[in-house]
Amino acid sequence: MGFKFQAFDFLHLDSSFTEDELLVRRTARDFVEDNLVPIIEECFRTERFPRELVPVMGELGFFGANLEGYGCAGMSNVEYGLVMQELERGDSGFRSFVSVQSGLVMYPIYTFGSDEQKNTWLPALASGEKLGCFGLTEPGFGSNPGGMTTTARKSGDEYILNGEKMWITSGTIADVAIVWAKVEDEGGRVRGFLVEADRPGFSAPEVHGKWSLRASITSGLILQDVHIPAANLLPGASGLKSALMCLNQARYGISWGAIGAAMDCYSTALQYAKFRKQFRGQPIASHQLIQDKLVWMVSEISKAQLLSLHVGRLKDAGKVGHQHISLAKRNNVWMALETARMARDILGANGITEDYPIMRHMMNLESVKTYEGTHDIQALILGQHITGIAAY
Ligand code: TGC
Ligand code: FAD
Repeated sequence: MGFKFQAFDFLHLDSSFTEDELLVRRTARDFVEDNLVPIIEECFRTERFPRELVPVMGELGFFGANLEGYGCAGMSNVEYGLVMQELERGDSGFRSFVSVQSGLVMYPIYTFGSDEQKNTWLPALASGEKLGCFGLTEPGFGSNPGGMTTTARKSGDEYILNGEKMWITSGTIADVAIVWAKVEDEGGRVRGFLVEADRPGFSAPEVHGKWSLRASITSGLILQDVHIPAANLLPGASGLKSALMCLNQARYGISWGAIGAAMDCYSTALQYAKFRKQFRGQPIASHQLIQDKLVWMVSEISKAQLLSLHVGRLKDAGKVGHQHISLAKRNNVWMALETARMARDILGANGITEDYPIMRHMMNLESVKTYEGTHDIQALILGQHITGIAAY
């Protein structure tokens, strides 16, 4: 069962993309169609991350795609966004893995790391030979990471880390974790550390039983007297702001990714509506209420595309503010979740089965709405920007 994905371009936006951008999108779309679509339902059902696809993505330059050098593809931010769109058309959990590896692990090493850290980690992360995770959230501090209780204490030429992180994508399979901790000797200033997964005292128990992002690994990180060399401190990262800068990378990618999930839901709903007949042998697509839902989807997906493309062009021009990225993440994930719900409705009972990708996208998008700053936290970020008053 199911339908083959049918791309659509209602506003003729393809004429706004360069040939390189269209080529990158084609490559990512083919990768997803050939490699991910055939296995994703099985992966989701069995809670399996398809790790066998990691080297292929490394070859295609998907990791740290918008970074220069160190084996990275040096794509523009728009090209990177198009990769995210296509990956999430396959599955949000799969896109999550790439977001974390790229925006939350490679970006901080690239931006805040020493030359030695960059040379050691970036080429191996770019090829997928090494995997990473990003530990900011704690059991007691999600939306408010500044309250974190994980600590780092300087002792000679080492730091000793203690604390717990929670909800960490790829934690169990990561070779290295970017851990954010308060440094006791610096009055509790937040700093970033590279923690290799084989350090004694470090463990990453996997979270099971999620009804969302089941093809993605989510873990806790436990740090009990973990000794790391002082050289594992990211020298350029100082204060919570550094961690929040990383979130901008991932939130930007999510704004594109959500469009991909929505496009898949719309494509499925449109084909189903033309095929499924109810009342006088008419396709349900002939009913006004169904058409209204399809029109809503096309309108909102098209607006979301314009938004992400514009924010991407601003980012490429070095003119983007984190408030622009918050607006795109918030709007596009909301749009995708609404699209998934309407598409599920159009498929009736069939919409709840794994024969179609819609329910999986819908369940995934519930996490996407929450992580990287919830829908409401993005509203408060925007509210602060507009009014100058923080309402957290
Ligand atoms: P606040 O005092 O407002 O900010 C501290 C400093 O940081 C600046 N800042 C930012 N800078 C760059 N980018 C941003 N997005 C920034 N947001 C704030 C701010 O201007 C300030 O600078 P300065 O120079 O004055 O020191 O900090 P706060 O503690 O009051 O918190 C603000 C708040 C709520 C917006 C922030 O904490 C927040 O964004 N909370 C949401 C937490 C979150 O998004 N967590 C994500 C964890 S990672 C994840 O979910 C991965 S999911 C996997 C995947 O991506 O697929
Ligand atoms: P809370 O902060 O407890 O929020 C609960 C509710 O209260 C939300 O609706 C929120 O909007 C609302 N709320 C909170 N504060 C306010 C306020 N001031 N005003 C109004 N409403 C408020 N984190 C990482 O560090 N690394 C990862 O790799 C990572 N991966 C994740 C993967 C998955 C599958 C999930 C689900 C989460 C992941 N996270 C990760 C954590 C994620 O970033 C947090 O879940 C998110 O920031 C929200 O925190 P919380 O779940 O503790 O919710």
